Amino acid sequence: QIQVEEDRIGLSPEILRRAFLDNLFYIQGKPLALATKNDFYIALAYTVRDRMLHCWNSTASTYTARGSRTVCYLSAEFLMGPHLGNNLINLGIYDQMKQAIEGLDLDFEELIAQEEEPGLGNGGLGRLAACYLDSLATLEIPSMGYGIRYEFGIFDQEIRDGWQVEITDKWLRYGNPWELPRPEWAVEIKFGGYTEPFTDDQGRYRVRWIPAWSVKGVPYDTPILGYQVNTANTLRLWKAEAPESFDFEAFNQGNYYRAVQEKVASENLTKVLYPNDEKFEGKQLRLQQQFFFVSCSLQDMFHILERQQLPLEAFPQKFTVQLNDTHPAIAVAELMRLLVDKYLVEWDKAWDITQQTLAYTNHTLLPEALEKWALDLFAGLLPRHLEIIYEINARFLDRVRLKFVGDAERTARMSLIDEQGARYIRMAHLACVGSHAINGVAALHSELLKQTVLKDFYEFFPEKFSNKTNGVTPRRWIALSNPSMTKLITSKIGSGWIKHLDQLRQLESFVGDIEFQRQWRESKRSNKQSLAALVKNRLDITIDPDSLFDVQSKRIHEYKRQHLNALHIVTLYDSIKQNPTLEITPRTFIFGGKAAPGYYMAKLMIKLITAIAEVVNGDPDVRDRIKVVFIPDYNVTNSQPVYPAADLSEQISTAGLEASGTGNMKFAMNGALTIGTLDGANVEIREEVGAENFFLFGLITEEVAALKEQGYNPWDYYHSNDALKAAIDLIASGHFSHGDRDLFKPLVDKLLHHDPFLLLADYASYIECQTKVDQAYRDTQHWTRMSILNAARMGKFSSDRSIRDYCKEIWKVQPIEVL
Ligand code: 26M
Repeated sequence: QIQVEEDRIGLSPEILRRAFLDNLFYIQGKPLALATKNDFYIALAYTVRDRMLHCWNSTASTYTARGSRTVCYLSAEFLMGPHLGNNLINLGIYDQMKQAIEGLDLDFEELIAQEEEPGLGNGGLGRLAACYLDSLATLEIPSMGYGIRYEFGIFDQEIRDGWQVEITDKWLRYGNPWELPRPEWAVEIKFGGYTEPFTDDQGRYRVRWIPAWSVKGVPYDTPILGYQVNTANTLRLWKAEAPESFDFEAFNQGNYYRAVQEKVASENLTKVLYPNDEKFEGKQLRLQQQFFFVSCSLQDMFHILERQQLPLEAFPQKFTVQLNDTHPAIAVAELMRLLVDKYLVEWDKAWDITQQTLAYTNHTLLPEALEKWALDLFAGLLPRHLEIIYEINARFLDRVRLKFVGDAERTARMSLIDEQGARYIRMAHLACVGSHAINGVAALHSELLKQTVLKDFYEFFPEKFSNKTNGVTPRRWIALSNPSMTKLITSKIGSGWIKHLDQLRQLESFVGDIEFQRQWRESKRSNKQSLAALVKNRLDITIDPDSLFDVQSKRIHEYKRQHLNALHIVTLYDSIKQNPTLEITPRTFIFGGKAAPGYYMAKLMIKLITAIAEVVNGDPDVRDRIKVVFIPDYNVTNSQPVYPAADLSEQISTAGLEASGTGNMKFAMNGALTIGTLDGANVEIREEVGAENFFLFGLITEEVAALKEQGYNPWDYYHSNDALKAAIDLIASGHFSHGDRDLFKPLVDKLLHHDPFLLLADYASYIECQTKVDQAYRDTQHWTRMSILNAARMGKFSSDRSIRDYCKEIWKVQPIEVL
């Protein structure tokens, strides 16, 4: 037992302050007078980290001593957001630290704002992984997040002339105090080359892979603290470096330049996060990234198994590995390769281990998002894995033929190889076959999975399928982001809800309490005031905290229908222009979100929103009734003040297309009402909060399918709805583009000629519903009541509940308390 000085564990403001100054001096090498804001931030971060390391070491010792079963969450993305504030909350020392820092006449919030967030994800999928790590640690589940340490995360977004401009995210520029490199645990990852069969000394038939090149994977570990427990789990992210040995050295004898080139090439592997989501692109470097982090992580697991002197057969007892979508699905083939080729386990045994170990979560039904790798590309990079996939496929299809005799079409549909024309490997099929459990992320989505993309697989092994509705962590998304509401709730029901979100139901008994209602409104109002100040500061736009804050923040996508929201704004604008005395509830429309750099239509949607904003906000006839704001660079940091300030949450995707959504949960937990379609988790949110507290509109999934089946014609809607026609015509006329009729033509034409996401079909219903919102907001008491009930009934959507479900039904793992 190591004795640690008080300065590194003490929690009182006085000791925290002394520790902070000590770190400033000994880590940053600065006296108070010379320190920059960044120096202060780093000193503060180290002061917090010291307190976490204590938990981290105890956790490691406890897990080792107990030989615990471990959840390995494999994800190409972890969208962690800033660590400092969250760690202060989870350590329970936010207020003490604030006091310590303010005692030095420093601005605490300003120092917290110094942190460059690790934006190692695109959106929902990456942020879900981050929420799950928080819950795993809070629930004291032995677990490890495995992913990629991208040097450049999701790009920073600037808006210039109304268009998105992408800027490289140099998040490591000023160092990262939260990670510890572990070069001693580096592993080697091989690529390319060819295979050859041989007979080993025991006369066994075997295959040798002679790779063409390799890289080194170096783990960087970040502690992940649970909320007010001693558990600190690990997020282990892999960085690619040049290999120490391999053949280059001989090869490069005397060729210094070539040697340096090789090093640069190796490090390219983990250089940058691909900024696409919901769209597959068959890029070679992306496949390299996927295989790289999967192989690093699996090899790491084998090392742990060895260090604990466990036999290979114990692998599925020691580890349960969750695949976050198909990005890590190559794990099926890599685990088989390691078992069969390296550890000489026979095929059937290896296959048992693989299937028992792996489980797969699907996050999308969109066909364009499903990963399929061109066979040549795959063969060039992973020739041995291709052979293994062929073998898995042959054995699997034999079973399919046995169960469905004579159904050749089914066999072709289920094959791991798509052979209609050019050949591809279907990663979702590989994930299904190699896993013992398959789940969707909301009830509706899980049903649709079974009826559509994975229908054949459901019919083949129905017992593998289940639903695990997403959740979000109330620590970051309420306690940290919304201190005023947190304080109010805690004053009424104590603080137990932060760990047991169901307890929020106790708020229902105060819903009729006039004083509580007033305090609730006061909290929301102050959050709106804070957001208004941020908007004023960053964008120099004045917004009225007494107007209805109507927010749509998420990645920009046609299926999410930000342009439907835009049509509503144009309709309101037009009706005010037609009828200047029109009485409407003053509204501020707030948007935020990034578009994939190569997604032209999404970028044009941003331009449309900013163009509408320019006209609306500049028009004295309307600007006191409606305002439009596009918040640039929507990321975790910038989202945190947004959820608490929202009155209305826009969740308006075409029914059947949003797998779950998680922003929908963050808004409702913070007392926003939802206007939404019956899509993803909206369905379950509405069930929980009550239909009378939810603004529902639009076609349902079955109606969407039926309408498309019978031949959808957007023109019918255009011609039969004057307001719709007026809104579209106004955009097409160049009214929002300085008379330029061409600018938005691609967007308008797509709506009129194809409209694959049925905006026109849902327009009337949406506008009618928005009118109800307008009227409901005028009844302040009633709105407040609905707002309170929304927050009070969101317990189900804590990621703690999701993680408990995974633990019980898929991972079969129990908590281990760290003392
Ligand atoms: C794939 C290949 C190459 C490059 C990038 C990708 C890729 C990256 C992220 C594809 C999809 C990615 O994310 C999809 C995503 O975020 N899906 C969302 O997952 C959430 C968590 O389950 C759900 O709530 C959302 O409904 C779903 O859209």
